[in-house]
Amino acid sequence: RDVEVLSVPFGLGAGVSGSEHGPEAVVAENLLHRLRASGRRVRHRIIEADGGAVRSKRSSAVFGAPAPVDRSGDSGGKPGDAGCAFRSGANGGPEGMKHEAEVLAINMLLAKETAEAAKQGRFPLVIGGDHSIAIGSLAGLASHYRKLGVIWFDAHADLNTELTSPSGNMHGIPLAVGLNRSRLKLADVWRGAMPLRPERMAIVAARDIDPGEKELIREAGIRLFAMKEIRERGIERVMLEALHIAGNGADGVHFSFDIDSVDPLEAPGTGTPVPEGLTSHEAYAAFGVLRRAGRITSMDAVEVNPLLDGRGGRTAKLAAKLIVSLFK
Ligand code: DIR
Ligand code: MN
Ligand code: MN
Ligand code: MN
Repeated sequence: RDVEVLSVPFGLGAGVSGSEHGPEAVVAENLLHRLRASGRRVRHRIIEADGGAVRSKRSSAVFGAPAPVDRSGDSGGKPGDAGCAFRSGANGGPEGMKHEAEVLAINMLLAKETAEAAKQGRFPLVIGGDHSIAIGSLAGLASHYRKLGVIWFDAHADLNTELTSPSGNMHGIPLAVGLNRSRLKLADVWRGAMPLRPERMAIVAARDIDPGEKELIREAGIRLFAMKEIRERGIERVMLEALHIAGNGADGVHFSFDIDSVDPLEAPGTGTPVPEGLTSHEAYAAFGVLRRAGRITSMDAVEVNPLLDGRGGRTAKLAAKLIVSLFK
């Protein structure tokens, strides 16, 4: 399959600035070249609302102007226009969610791209950005794949709703949106998107779970592979079971990778680090199982925050190496 790399320099769904610079940093690790070296055709597009004005209203002054991004082999980046008058801003909407309108706008643009890429038989590889952009990935994908399975790698469960979110940050709700458990519905983002089935969902490495999320996991019967189980059984066996769950009757399997699934000792450049995560060795092993199984049809790689990263951009480097390892 050809790979469609979709950079989404958007960070307003997170409580901390900087993930909007993630795509630049990850793609700068020679990502496109290394993907092409795996024998794939690769094209790269940058998805931005409002000409890039809303990637972040918070940190552009800190980081300065973005470096130009490699668009070789590109059909031309399409800085779309959301055509959307924002209704709510930093103060949140009726349920106190922050930047809800901006999150909706970028995700409507992204959903169009993932839906189209999937329809063309390509592999959408979405580089964030904060994890709220998975709302758009899922919406587009779930319009093409009617029985989409999901493997969610994350220190968090991302299953809050507008009512249970303790933070008001939209990156804490994408999986609940996928399940249509939130006020925001998948079909509000992309027409014809099928809600995900909890039976085809596996969460891996979550270790900071809020009360409302715990209740939803219990009530919906979502399979969560906690660190304890990963250490007891080994990541390979866990991944085979996760694939079995996500792939059960599925016509596509989406892999959503939040870099905070990896331990902050090895991946410090992220906005909401949680101790006791996966080692990079376990992460590579997990990606290896996924590559060999050949069932993954799309991926997000999110929450790399170059402003918080260590010297040499080690978190962006790790993210790029892991991504490439899914393809070769
Ligand atoms: C927390 C943190 N559960 C929230 N979520 C994060 O804000 O809803 N997700 N950081 O990646
Ligand atoms: Mn997440
Ligand atoms: Mn997370
Ligand atoms: Mn929390």
